[in-house]
Amino acid sequence: MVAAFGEWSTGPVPVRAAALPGGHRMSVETVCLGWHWQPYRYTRVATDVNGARVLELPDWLADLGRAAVAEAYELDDASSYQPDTALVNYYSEGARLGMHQDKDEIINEPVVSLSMGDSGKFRFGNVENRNRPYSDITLCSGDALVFGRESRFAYHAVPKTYPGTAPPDCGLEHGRINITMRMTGLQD
Ligand code: MD3
Ligand code: FE
Repeated sequence: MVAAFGEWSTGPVPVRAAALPGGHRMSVETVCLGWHWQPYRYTRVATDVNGARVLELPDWLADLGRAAVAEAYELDDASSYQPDTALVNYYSEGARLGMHQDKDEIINEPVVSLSMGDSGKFRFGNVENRNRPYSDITLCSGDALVFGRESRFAYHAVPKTYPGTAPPDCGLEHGRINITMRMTGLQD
């Protein structure tokens, strides 16, 4: 997946730090597969980057997503979980993600999160607001998490990463990669 990120990040839509409506720019850099996410909508072409269409979401990645959903929810058959977008985030040293909900998808299907490289501090909040109660969890290289059902619209954040904590054999020397797969519910 680290090697795949290297290829995805060079285009057709290059990895970028998205511009927020207030004029600020995110510190996390993102490249998308399947659908292109921009604050706060999905499009097929990256109208905020270079107008190119994003790459397809590879079957091997969707298969991994289905396997994670099957295991988390103890399903014999997770074939109905068909993610149509993946947001691939890169955190260089000092990058972080503020408290937010993922609600640009119009159906309630799980998000599958995969982490690589440096560990990150993940803040898992509640569905009501961005404040307490929340719990802080360390996400390490190789971790997979599934957020569905009552967790799907919980507020969450990555307040910091821990530089230098990537396992030597993970293929990423600096920074953190997080892949989130989703079902958007959108049609072309
Ligand atoms: C809980 N990414 O891309 S992954 C994001 O590590 C995002 O890069 C973080 O938040 C990252 O939107 C967190 C864990 C995660 C992802 C989606 C969720 C947790 C979630 C959706 C609902 C609830
Ligand atoms: Fe999120």
